[in-house]
Amino acid sequence: MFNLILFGPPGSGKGTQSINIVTTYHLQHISTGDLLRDEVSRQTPLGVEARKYMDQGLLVPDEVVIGMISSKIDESPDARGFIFDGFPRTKAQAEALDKLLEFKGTEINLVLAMEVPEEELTRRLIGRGETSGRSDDTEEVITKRIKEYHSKTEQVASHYYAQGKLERVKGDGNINDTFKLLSKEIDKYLLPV
Ligand code: B4P
Repeated sequence: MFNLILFGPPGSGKGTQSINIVTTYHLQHISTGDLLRDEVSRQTPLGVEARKYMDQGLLVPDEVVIGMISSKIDESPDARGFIFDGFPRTKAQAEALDKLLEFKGTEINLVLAMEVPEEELTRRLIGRGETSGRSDDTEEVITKRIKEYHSKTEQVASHYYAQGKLERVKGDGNINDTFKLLSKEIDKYLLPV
């Protein structure tokens, strides 16, 4: 099994690149952003609660997100591996994920951290907001999301750096060029299918 975390600030292209990686390497995609938006659109109790945080650009509480991940992993017992997109986003989530995978007899193999300058992140997300209708893609909320990334999420990179699993990749090029850089790292572990 090969388990990958795609890491980076909001708008760095985690969701975009996950699609390419899933197609090329046949990993099972787990995006906490997508899972939460699905709960919000179905107006489940979890979704109603999560929306309060997402609309303000804040992270949803750890216990909510960790519970979702565990059941999602169990849904795909025969997966070649998982790509975690947008998770973990706090040190507590990273520690919980490590324990969960250890319990299942596996581990994180690689963390790819995409680096994109802040002006480019804002430009991309405002651009997406013009067509997506996503309530968290307004300038005010984007600023809060980036602040939340610096205060709570950045430390996840140090957590995996200490385990020797972190690779930094430039994410400010176009979508294809960024995918080539990511693939170069993944190819060291796993062949495309
Ligand atoms: P997410 O859904 O994870 O989204 P994201 O960080 O905004 O975006 P991503 O990096 O995936 O960028 P994308 O490819 O879409 O999170 C949303 C919210 O959910 C969070 O703020 C939080 O409230 C909550 N949440 C999610 N996970 C959580 C967790 N684990 N714990 C707590 N809360 C959690 O790209 C963005 C735009 O850029 C797109 O328009 C794309 O087309 C464009 N783009 C991408 N790559 C490009 C490139 N190379 N060049 C030009 N444009 C590019």
